[in-house]
Amino acid sequence: MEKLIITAALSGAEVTREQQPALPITPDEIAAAAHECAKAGAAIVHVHGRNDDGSPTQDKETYRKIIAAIRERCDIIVQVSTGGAVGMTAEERLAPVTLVPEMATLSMGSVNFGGDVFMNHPADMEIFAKAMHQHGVKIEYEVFDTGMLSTVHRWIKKGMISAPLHIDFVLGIPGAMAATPEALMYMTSQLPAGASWTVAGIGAAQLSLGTMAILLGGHVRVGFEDNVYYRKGELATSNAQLVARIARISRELDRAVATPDEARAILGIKSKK
Ligand code: KMH
Ligand code: ZN
Repeated sequence: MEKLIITAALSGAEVTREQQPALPITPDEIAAAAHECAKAGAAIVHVHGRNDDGSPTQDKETYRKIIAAIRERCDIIVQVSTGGAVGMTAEERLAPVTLVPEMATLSMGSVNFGGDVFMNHPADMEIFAKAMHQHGVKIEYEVFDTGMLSTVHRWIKKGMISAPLHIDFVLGIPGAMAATPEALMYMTSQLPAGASWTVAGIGAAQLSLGTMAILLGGHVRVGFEDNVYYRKGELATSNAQLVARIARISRELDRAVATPDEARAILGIKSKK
């Protein structure tokens, strides 16, 4: 089995300091957390911009600072969010891609998102994909439900996208596909040929589905964006604590953990930025 790629999703757009006191917010805090996660075994860091007051932002300058601060510390792959936060315009959300990061996310459809609706108009999704191709940014397709995976297949058929594809199954968002073993097995059974995949289980499923992915040959995303707890009733002390646990489980299961350069090779990312 190829080595395990661990992604650390440090903060997301929705989690607050009230929910998780160790949440990184400023570019410096985000970079320090990314460095700690890299030391604990993460090869990719998924980042969201935040203003100093903690509110989410897709401001290009904020992302520029985040990327520069991470690069000063380590060579982890930086994956910017284009999901941003519910309610942001497509234009706002796309801004960080113009910085030409190594990777960016691309949400593959609209979905109820807790009490909100996370809108992804088909026309906007195509614009996002074209911009990422134009800038040579490796896409991670965010798939929250089965219809979104069908859209990936439709895009392949239309010749809009081609191998090597990398897909993130985000399971357990209230309103989207459940974070169950059956759901993950179904999703993996529908993967496009040759695609690599990772799983982001929401809440307690971060650990259970992450462990499944290790065994199935997939990859794993952990971090405060999806889960703020270490175990039921006990907050995690840092993102790195969650990374270290999944790295430990993987090694115990005899699957080595990928360095950023090994992850670049697995994902087909040609050059380090
Ligand atoms: N914050 C969510 C509405 C992504 O980063 O690509 C969307 C999100 C997806 O977090
Ligand atoms: Zn995100």
